[in-house]
Amino acid sequence: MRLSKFLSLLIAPLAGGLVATQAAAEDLLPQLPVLGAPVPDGTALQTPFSSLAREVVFLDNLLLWIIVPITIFVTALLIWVIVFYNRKANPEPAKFTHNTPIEVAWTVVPSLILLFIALFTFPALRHQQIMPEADVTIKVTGLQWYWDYEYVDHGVQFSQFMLERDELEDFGYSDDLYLLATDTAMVVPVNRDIVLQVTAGDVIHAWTIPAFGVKQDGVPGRLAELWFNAEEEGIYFGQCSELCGINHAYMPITVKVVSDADYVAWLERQGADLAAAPDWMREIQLAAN
Ligand SMILES: [Cu+2]
Repeated sequence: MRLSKFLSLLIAPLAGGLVATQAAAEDLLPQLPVLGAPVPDGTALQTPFSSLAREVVFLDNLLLWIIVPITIFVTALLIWVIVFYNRKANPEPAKFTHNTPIEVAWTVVPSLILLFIALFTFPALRHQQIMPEADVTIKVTGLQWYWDYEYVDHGVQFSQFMLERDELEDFGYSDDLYLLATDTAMVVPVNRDIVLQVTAGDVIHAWTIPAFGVKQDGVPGRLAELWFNAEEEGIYFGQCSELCGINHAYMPITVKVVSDADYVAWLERQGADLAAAPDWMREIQLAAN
């Protein structure tokens, strides 16, 4: 057991109050497929499971189609100059210094290319940075070296630690998910707008789920936001993405996306205060009882 985990387990009961702790090994959620995880020898981006991630993948492909011809063109020019204008092939170099048409072209053409790229990147940025009305709001705090989650409307709070290899099976994870799977998961409903408030308690960390196309630095003393809307029920993994100290590589992130009903049931099991629950959650509660 890592020291930081040991210490937090020691401190947790002292924190007490309205803190509800998440059941350890069994979160009693249905069996979920692992959808957001890196694959061995993979080089591409992960399969997107949100509109934001799809936009990121599209941008990535678009830029590839632009940069490949540019790289080939510049390399060809270099080779042409090396072969035909070296000292041996061209002993008498030309003395002119300016060529207005070419100078205009190499200014205008790259500007047009950048403008074309901006037509796609600015809307993507806009979609990421303008927060929708939240169906679920969760505050995430990065700490050396684990994550804290707080469901701010329901008084539910828990920490998230990486699982050691021998703990994976107890938590229902296969061996290849070592370094990704954690003891608790951030649970969110499918097809709902989730707004995360990201911060940190000591140094800068960064919270990400690649399959949702989101990544946000958590900076001590600041509250940043990100949002996503996950399109399929499943398990998604991420890793702290800002170098934060010696165990930076050992503070992964697990998100479980479940149905509305499973989400509300899970919240209730965490001892959630559902007094301020929005209508869609109340309807589910009524249907269940
Ligand atoms: Cu970190």
